[in-house]
Amino acid sequence: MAEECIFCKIVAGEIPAEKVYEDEQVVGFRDIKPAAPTHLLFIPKEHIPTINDLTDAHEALVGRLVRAAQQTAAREPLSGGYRLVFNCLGDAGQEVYHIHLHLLGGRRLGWPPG
Ligand code: DGP
Repeated sequence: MAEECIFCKIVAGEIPAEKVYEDEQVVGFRDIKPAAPTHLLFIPKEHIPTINDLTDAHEALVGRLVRAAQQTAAREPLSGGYRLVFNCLGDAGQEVYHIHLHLLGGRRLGWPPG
């Protein structure tokens, strides 16, 4: 756990979050600033600051994040589809330096993103 990391605090239960998923490696919860009718975040319990910090040892964990998102999507009103996004570093708009997979849906999403 990284001391000042807001997402580590959510994993530890020190900051409340509306959780939608949890297993031994991953937590999923609703984004506090939703950009779509459904906006969820899936994070590893391990503190990994950016996608650039991933190693071979994290391959299964990244798969788990995607599967957690897929499994949760099936329980949301997302029959029209949804988008999964990792923002990496400032140009992509990364604000929280603990990797997180965004799941966005519930409306028609524009492409390319702004
Ligand atoms: P990004 O820009 O990719 O780093 O996205 C960070 C997201 O995290 C952003 O959509 C807002 C969300 N967020 C930030 N702080 C909190 C929090 O304390 N609780 C929850 N639920 N979401 C948060």
